[in-house]
Amino acid sequence: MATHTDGLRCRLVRSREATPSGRHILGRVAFLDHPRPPVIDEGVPDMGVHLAGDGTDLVAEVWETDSPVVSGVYQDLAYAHDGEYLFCAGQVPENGSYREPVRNAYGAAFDLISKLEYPKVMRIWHFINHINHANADGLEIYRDFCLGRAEAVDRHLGPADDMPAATGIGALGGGISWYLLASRTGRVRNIENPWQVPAPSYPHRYGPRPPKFARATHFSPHGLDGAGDLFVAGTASILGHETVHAGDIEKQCDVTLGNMAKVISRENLLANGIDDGRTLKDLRFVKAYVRREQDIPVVRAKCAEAFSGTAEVVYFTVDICRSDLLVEIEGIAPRATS
Ligand code: 3EB
Repeated sequence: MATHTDGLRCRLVRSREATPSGRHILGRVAFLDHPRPPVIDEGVPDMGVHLAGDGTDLVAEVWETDSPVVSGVYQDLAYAHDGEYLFCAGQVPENGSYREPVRNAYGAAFDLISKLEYPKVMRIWHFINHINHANADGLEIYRDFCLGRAEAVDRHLGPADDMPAATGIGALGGGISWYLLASRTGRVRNIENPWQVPAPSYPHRYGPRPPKFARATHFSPHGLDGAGDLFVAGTASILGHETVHAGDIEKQCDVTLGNMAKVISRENLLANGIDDGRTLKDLRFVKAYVRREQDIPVVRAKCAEAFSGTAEVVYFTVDICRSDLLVEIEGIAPRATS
């Protein structure tokens, strides 16, 4: 098998830029003003997520790798893999109840992961249209989604679940668009934030089944035990399990950024047995989700202060999984490479 010391890389592109020679594309997710179901386009899994409104920059997230990829379609999922990394994307069409289709979509992904042998899932994203609306049974769509996901995790991993960092956020159309990254031989360690109740332990009042994700995931390629990539989950103004500062965008930003800093801090990583540590200045590929478009300038100012000037930060106006949350932010702190 080929050795992968460097491997997976992310790029945010404004348009279809050429891939540098020697790199191969594992997957492409475009954030568009309309949904586009996943397909294999010239050998590359390609999906459009409906996140962009008027005036939003159209960007695409491209996952590249060192080795040639094999791509395909499995059930409704478009995927590619290179022997070490797997990318897989799917769209669950609009449905009066997402529980069963989400359970099935997750089931298909778990099957694919085991069939192709990429058991170490490191990051998952979900974009959910009408996330705060009621489904056909009167259950909030985010809670409906969480129900299907939890049942799939029960079935495929067992209730002693260990799920990676994720994002579960609104979209402007397209049912539920989702994608994930997994590895064959790397080491995946899921990390919690001592200031936040682990999402899988949220009390019942937030829905019949809790969200299954970790606050961050540390990924080290095989043989590179110390150095790792840190994937920070979608993070919001939640302390314990409660939303704090309802209605106050500035304070919600501060709590959100504080939560992100805490989860990636050296202190927290050491507490998780990981000899590593980062600050907000190490984050790249930041996505800031803002419920009200008029709050974007405030979020932009807070992010400009918190993150490095070289970090890519993109802003989307979408709903957030709890109706009292105004902002959610995610990012990646890649490992230092020489
Ligand atoms: C939270 O902390 C905010 O359901 O996959 C953040 C990241 C949130 C992921 C998910 C939800 C999810 O509960 C919401």
